[in-house]
Amino acid sequence: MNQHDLDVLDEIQRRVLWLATRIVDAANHDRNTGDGVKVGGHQASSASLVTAMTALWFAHLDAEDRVAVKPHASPVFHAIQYLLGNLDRSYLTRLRARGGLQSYPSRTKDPDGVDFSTGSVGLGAAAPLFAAATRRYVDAHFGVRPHSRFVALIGDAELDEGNIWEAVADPATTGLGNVMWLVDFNRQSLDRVVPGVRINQWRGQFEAAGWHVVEVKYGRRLAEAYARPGGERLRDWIDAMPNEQYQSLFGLTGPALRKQFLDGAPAGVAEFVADIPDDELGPLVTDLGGHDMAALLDAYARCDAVTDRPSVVFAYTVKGWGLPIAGNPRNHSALLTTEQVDELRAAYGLTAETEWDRLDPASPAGIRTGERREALSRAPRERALRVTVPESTRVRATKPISTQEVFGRVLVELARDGQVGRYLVTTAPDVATSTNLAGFINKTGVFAPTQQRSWSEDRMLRWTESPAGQHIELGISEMNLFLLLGQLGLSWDLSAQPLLPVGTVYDPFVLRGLDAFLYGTYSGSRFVVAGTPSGITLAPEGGAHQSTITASVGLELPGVTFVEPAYASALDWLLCDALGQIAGGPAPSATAAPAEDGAYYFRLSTRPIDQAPFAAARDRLGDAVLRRQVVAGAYRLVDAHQAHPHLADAPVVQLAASGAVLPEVLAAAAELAEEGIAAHVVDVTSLDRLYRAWQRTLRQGVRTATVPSVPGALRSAFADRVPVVTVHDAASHAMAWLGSALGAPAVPLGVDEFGQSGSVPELYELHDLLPGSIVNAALAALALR
Ligand SMILES: Cc1ncc(C[n+]2csc(CCOP(=O)(O)OP(=O)(O)O)c2C)c(N)n1
Ligand SMILES: [Mg+2]
Repeated sequence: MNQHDLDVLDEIQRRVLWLATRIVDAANHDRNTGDGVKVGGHQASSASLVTAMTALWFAHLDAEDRVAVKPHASPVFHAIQYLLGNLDRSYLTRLRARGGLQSYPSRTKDPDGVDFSTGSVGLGAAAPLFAAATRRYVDAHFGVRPHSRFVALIGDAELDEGNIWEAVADPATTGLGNVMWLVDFNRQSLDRVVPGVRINQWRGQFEAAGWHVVEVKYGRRLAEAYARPGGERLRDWIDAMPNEQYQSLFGLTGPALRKQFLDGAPAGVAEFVADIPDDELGPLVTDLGGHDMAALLDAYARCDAVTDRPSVVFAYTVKGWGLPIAGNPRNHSALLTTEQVDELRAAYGLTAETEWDRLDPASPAGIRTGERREALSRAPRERALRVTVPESTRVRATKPISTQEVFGRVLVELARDGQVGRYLVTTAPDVATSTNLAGFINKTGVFAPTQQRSWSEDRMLRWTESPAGQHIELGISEMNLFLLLGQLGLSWDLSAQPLLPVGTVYDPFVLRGLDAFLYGTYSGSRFVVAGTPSGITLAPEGGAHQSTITASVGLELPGVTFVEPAYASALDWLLCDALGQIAGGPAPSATAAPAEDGAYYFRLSTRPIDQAPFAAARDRLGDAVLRRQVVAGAYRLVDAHQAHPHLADAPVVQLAASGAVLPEVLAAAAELAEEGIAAHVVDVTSLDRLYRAWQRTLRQGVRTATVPSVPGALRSAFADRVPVVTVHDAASHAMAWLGSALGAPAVPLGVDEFGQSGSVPELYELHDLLPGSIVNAALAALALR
């Protein structure tokens, strides 16, 4: 790159810095929000990455490359997209406004082509690594896609997040030569100057994981000074100086800066800088490589040259670079005053009339921008798979069977399906066999970039690793599980190949990966995850392995449909339906109806349960009606009046339950019948879909000031205004709302304490889930009428 090109890039980055700064300023100072709450935004964090991002978009990236931008640099991203012509000017004054630019880059809500959402630090950083792992899988199975580089721009404090290191360490992410992380090494986090010089530790950690590490420490001015006789003294002192002292220099000028800089300096440094004038000393000693365009481009090229492992660039930067708040330890949320913005505008030769202009298309910077716009444009991707997932695989279960086992069997059947099979990809954090993926793995093999020799023969589990394998095994990191699932579910966009991703995890440890789960669904990803086994039916395993609040989590997570079937065929229908939705569902967007457009969470169990009651309901309702109701969220497993015609005039109660507790509920209903009480049993297959249906009608009523109706999904399974007992191997709260929805008293039973070891009956007794307690609860519900 010649000096002319560097000058052009410098002009562009100056405009990027101006726009990014002004976008935040406008959000805070030009707009009256009327709520008294500070709008906020991050001018200093943005400025820190201006050079690195200008270098990327205006001199390095190709159309197929994908980038995660650290959350607080979103104004820089939008400024760049605006200059490239991908963002309407009207958005620039609408950062953090409703319908405007999101505070942090959002795939689903921002209008200008965000590749990876970011926000919860660490997750967006790791996402491109899993996107690259996904690409490796796609290339191996569906033919090599045009080359992409997966880039993450990361704040240095993000490296404190454990999920970063879980991602870096996992064998599933090794060897990905198309990954580059750029650490915005400004040595500041939110509240503080990062203590000590941590780079050596981090470098060691990356290198131990097999990464290629590049440091871009000094700018050209400093490099030239080091090259002068005695310059090594200056270099040694700058390298050795505590971060805190170094950062304090940014707020100083003149003799005060010199004094502070030399405080503690070894002999010779003062002499070396003696003939450097006061007004040049500051810019010299703060001249860092992360703001040297040529040094950055050289670093990017060095990363490209290393193709057998991921690369990380530590770019030494200045938080607030080019702004009056540069390097100030409290600059994270600091905003320039209106006067400071006015000065900056004038310094850039802009006026109130021209401040939002794009670069003059006839100028060298404008011409370059036009070229880059062309070079970076990419055709939109097809999200749907265009295969027909069957309504059911017809798994038959005559003997008692658990949902976990059925789940494994359905996957094996689908793997055999001529259309669907090849798109299935499973993953698990070291729990594949204990969550019943063994059948699938035996059928499809385990994925490895190259064929691996198998050293042992196990007829129960054939663990053959090859590029054809369709199971990706991870180490025990639930964060990695959900990060990978999130990226597998976005491969239609990021790797031009839709997939049908299925993950399994022990249900209690869904919580361990929860933020990454949320990250995936916030990003619009679509996948199936099975939390299994769940609840206290995992009795012998004790409290640390029993999940109780996960049902609520599944119910409440936006972008997730939570299902908890009890019977084999119900699970079969629900799983086929979920994969069918993923294969063909519409794209998420800000304007799309909040239809079921997201991930599916199956909460399963290892408790074998008798399938006869389901067969009876099937005979009574017929396949078509039953399937429709199962998919809608609930069906009447036992109709008390049909089962016991003599109870036609008896008091009526209804018992609603999900999952593994249904045998106890059925026994309670039988006992109640003996006592002359008609007890319907409703199997709630998706509490989530029921709740959503209820909420839809309620909200409709609220918005139109009309009487809400009872939604069809509830009406077809439940009796209106009949007392209800809810029974759940989960916290009782998750189902407690059913009483309100039905206009009836409710007694919710569930597990509201930490678990402990025992047998299923022992623990059910402890939590009032045995038939006797359910009977008493029914009597209580009747008494509450
Ligand atoms: C998981 C999570 N915890 C906390 C925060 C709040 N937070 C936002 S930025 C930040 C520190 C950022 O420091 P760094 O990554 O170095 O970014 P920069 O210095 O470039 O602003 C924190 C703690 C967050 N966004 N996500
Ligand atoms: Mg930082």
